[in-house]
Amino acid sequence: MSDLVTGIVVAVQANFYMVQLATGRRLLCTKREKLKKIGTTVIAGDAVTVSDWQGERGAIVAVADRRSELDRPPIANVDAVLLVFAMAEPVIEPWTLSKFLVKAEGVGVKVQLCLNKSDLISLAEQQIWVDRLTAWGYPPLLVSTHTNQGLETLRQHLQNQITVLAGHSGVGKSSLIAKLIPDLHLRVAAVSGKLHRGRHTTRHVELFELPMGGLIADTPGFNQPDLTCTPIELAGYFPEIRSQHVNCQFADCRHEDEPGCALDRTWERYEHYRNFLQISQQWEQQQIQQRQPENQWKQRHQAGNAATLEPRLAAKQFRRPSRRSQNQDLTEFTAGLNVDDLDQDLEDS
Ligand SMILES: Nc1nc2c(ncn2[C@@H]2O[C@H](COP(=O)(O)OP(=O)(O)O)[C@@H](O)[C@H]2O)c(=O)[nH]1
Ligand SMILES: [Mg+2]
Ligand SMILES: [Zn+2]
Repeated sequence: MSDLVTGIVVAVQANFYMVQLATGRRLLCTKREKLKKIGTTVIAGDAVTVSDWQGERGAIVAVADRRSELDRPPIANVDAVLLVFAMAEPVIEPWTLSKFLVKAEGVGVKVQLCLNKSDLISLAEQQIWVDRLTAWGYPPLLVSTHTNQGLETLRQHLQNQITVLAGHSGVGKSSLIAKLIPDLHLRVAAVSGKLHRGRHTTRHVELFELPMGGLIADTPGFNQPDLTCTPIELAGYFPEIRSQHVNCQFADCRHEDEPGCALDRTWERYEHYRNFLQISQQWEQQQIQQRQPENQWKQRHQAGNAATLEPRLAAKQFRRPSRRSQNQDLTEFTAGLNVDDLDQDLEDS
């Protein structure tokens, strides 16, 4: 029995992939040996073709080109980042919010700002934030998981897209997911019992299905936004600059103190921009230094011989998880599941 179906990877653990089909059915899959050989990676959000499915299992035979890719955590085909902040508890720190926004812009997809806990401040105060953040280029969605304010509008925004949630812990992300997916606990119990233990490990990514269509994921990786972009990229991450379509004297103008800079600076976050510019300049310098040849070769002195050069290993690239930790993940993933020989069955089936 061989049949081809397409679906979206909603969870990954070790070498197993949970694939959701258009019909809503979920298949526990492995990756075909062929894909492994050509080094094709499969991450959550990937649109895949699954073959040889029987009952609830299958093998991924093809992965579609990604329209976007987030690397921490790895999620493909993200359509939007939903940045969640609270209107109080904790109060909004404009500087931090700005940094999160820039980081979110770096993903290269739509950025939607959501302000939770609107029940904690007055309507007048809410309006001040709406006006202020609209001027930043981010008209916020005001919501409250306590009073349900704004939740219907939020649902409409999230429909039929892959959204990643970002924001500090404590702002209400888990509460929001619980509101958006009322039977979340049932779904987790029913379909991802297999993933249950893995769910709490940091490497585990899971996309949750929204009742009205669409997938959503929490992203712990966003908790400490560090700016890793070039000054030119940075300018593109500010709607206030993007919307000006400036024509400065120099094409690579950083809108700092250059002669002939045409940027209008009368916007609140220009100060943030200037500061982030310093950080991004330092980051760019570091990148350039790392790429210089003398840094890719380290001198190796041998007794009696002239110094020889040997390539310096790129730290991450060659580090592989130990067999032991891989097995551990596998145990977590398959805990409570009678699939002792699943991998065997599906490999090259
Ligand atoms: N007042 C108020 N508190 C909220 C709201 N949403 C969540 N909280 C509270 O904020 C705290 C953190 O919520 P949680 O969902 O765990 O935040 P997360 O860390 O972002 O996932 C909890 O004590 C929630 O009860 C809200 O709309 N209004
Ligand atoms: Mg949480
Ligand atoms: Zn300029």
